[in-house]
Amino acid sequence: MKTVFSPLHAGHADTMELNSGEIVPGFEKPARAEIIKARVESERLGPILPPEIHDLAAAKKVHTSAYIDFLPTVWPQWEASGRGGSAIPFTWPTRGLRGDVVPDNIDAQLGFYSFDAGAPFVKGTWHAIKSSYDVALTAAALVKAGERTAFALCRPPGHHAGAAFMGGYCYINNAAVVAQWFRDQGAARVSILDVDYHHGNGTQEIFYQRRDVQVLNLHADPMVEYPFFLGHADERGHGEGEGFNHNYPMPFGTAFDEWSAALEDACGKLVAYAPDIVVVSLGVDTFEKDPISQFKLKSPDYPKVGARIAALNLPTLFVMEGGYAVDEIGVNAVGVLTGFEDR
Ligand code: OKP
Ligand code: ZN
Repeated sequence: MKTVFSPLHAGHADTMELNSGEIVPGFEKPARAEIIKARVESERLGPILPPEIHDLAAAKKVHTSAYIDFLPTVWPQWEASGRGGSAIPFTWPTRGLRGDVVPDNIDAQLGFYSFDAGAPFVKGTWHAIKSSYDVALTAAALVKAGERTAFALCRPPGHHAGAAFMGGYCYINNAAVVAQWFRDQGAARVSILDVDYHHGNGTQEIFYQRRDVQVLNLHADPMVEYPFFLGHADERGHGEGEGFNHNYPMPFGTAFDEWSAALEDACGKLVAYAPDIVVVSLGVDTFEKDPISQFKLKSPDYPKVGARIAALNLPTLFVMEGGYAVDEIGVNAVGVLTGFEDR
């Protein structure tokens, strides 16, 4: 299996986040991608390729043009305002406020284009976002060209980013971008299987009213876990899209027996949909030692996840999402991929 990777992710570094009443170093840090890359090498998964550079047209098919145009302006605007540190929003146009005017102020714009304070910007953030997008599209082209599978080693992740907002470490929704790209390249139907611990609210929002992209999401119950405000089992799609979104919220403490039963059900729905391509939003924050998550999957479970996905016998693109137990992130993420390859 080929991996696509860019060193430019590393400029998105030294971020800060609010966690349980304290400002702490961001959990979504460069070592994550470097350790996965090192494991790809030590396991001899296959060649590691650099991304091709793309324009932003594919991003603008799933995000608003205004939102995508805003992202590269954040750090220059922040620097012009005379500040350093991390650019983080603190005011949002929620119920009762004006959501139809975008003020000129950078703090206001950050709030307008986000749903939480969890997507900080530093100097290298935009270039990392762009590289992650290029990585996803380059890996997608490998599958389109006939490879059975490919691994987009994306950082930052994407599945919390909606059509017009960032949040939860995510800026451009890489999985949504490539699903749309496959459609535009002639795929009739695409399934997105999101196995990250957190609900992929952005992916759900983007395709919620569509039947040409099926979205299957396995995650911690939003009644008790981030992103809290989407991801319940009764969200099944709307209008034309009704019946094409499936959520599997699970309680804290879920281990592989229960989790894999949900995966089995999702695979059944996927097979019934008969997509041309599967895009896997690959998060390994379901791991028992993840520092911000509450599921109980173990390292030997991840190859079984890969093997189950391989049994679908469909062209499959893996897009990296979350996973914060940095010491084991390589073993777990690459474990899914070697399991897919049956070795
Ligand atoms: C991104 B992905 C507060 C904890 C929650 C947001 C988690 C985003 C996860 N510091 N922060 O789905 O892995
Ligand atoms: Zn996650």
